[in-house]
Amino acid sequence: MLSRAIPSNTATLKSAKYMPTVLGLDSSTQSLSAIILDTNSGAVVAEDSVTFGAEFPNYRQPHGYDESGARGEIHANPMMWLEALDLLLARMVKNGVDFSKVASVSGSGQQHGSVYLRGCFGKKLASLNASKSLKEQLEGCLTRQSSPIWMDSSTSTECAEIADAVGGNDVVCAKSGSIAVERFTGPQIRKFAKTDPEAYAETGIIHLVSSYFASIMAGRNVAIDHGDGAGMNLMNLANGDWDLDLVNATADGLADKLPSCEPSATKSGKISNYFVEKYGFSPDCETVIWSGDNPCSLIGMGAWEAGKIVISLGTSDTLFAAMPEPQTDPNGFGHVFGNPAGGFMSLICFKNGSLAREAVKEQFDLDWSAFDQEELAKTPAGNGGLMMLPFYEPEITPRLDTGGPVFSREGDHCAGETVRAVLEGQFLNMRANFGWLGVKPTRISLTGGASENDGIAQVIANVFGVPVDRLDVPGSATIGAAVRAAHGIGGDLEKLAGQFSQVKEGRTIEPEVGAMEVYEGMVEKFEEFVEAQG
Ligand code: XUL
Repeated sequence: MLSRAIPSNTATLKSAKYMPTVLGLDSSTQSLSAIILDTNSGAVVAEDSVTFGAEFPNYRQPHGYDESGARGEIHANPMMWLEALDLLLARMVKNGVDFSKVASVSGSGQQHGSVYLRGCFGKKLASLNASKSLKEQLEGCLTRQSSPIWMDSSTSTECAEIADAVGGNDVVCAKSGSIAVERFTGPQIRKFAKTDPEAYAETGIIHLVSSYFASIMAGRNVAIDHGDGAGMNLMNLANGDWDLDLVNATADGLADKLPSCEPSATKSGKISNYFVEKYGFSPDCETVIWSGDNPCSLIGMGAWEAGKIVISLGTSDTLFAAMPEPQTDPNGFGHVFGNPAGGFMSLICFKNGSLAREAVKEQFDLDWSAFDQEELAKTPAGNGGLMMLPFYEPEITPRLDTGGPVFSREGDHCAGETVRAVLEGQFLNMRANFGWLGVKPTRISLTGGASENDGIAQVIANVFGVPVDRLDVPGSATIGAAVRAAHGIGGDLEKLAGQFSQVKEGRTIEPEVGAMEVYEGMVEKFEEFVEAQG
């Protein structure tokens, strides 16, 4: 058990002048989104989103990433992300958005992904020309043309090497909050340093997706925050700084290539002149360092104090909660990250989220309404004993590669059975793996694209046996990013949650008594089913 809490940035907060309109950006796996909040009136002023696959077919990454790499390598193109930023802001201006009113901007990035840049990146950022694109001006800074993202599972060897070098995974976990994990940034950096030592040597700075964007917004290299930094296997949770044992075990010379590590509410100066000239931002607009999508969601869901459990249904499904003390998962599946409000949060990530649900939807040629309402309704809770391990991709919680979905009973399964099986498999798997948090939930807050589907929310309520609340927020990571932009310049989190993270009236789903009992009896059977495949 770790003892010292990561400090929040109270000094900055007290001295800052509070201003009302804020911008949150969210660079997720499949899209880049923006939201502008008026923190005086509580109104959402504007929102927009660019989907990478649809807007940039030339990158040939229909879901926002390239999965053609060998042995579980999954990378995305950091220049595509920059094209998306220019496109999104230009489109918003064209649609009448007035960025001159924005007092502060912050953001959220898909966690763990990393960008490798020459030492001149900082200098380039300071002198960007508004008549050219970001891509044109920054492309030459890359020492690695692609960015490994959170879906990459290709670094098992490097994980073992890092763990061995520091005395085992118990040590890695006690220091960083997670055992050495394939998708985490440290093992990814080690693999790059081993496979392309020349390009690694040319690398002056390594950013996370979050700090890459934050640096571009600020016009200089800025820090990685404690929320996202904890997802690297490099940060020591006890003091919120780089752990030199882990850093040195990861790659030679790495300490000189990492930005600093700071509390999430750290301001990073006025916005870069590029955005002032090109999109009409005020030169007084403040920037606040970015965080990871899950820490941002914790804020966007108003769940930064212990007591609420959040389930987020996205490309990955995640279950997370604020933590008073940093407790680690004995099975090594769960993680401890920094809580952007100070202290810690727990997180469990399930790789087979929306893509598994989509696979079933496509298999039976359904639309979401038929998936969620018609087909699900054709089968009873418990699916007559039929269970599925919904691991279309190798799963990370638990670590299991079943080579595709596995049913507990052979034979042809109709649409209704398969829809129910994928959902029950996903949420029984969540229930089987969240015990280490030591929290008995009384309610669950649900977010993410699929949270709007009542049928899916009903299965969650029944499997966990508690009411499921849907909040009145369109995208919790994007809202969380905007709320953090306000918090960084002195905004009060409590007040902001009252404005932007309210439970949507009439959208709470109560558990159904008979169904709850069915699932109560199924959890153990599901665990045995998983074990039999292991
Ligand atoms: C969390 C994780 C994913 C990504 C998705 O550890 O890997 O939830 O953050 O964007």
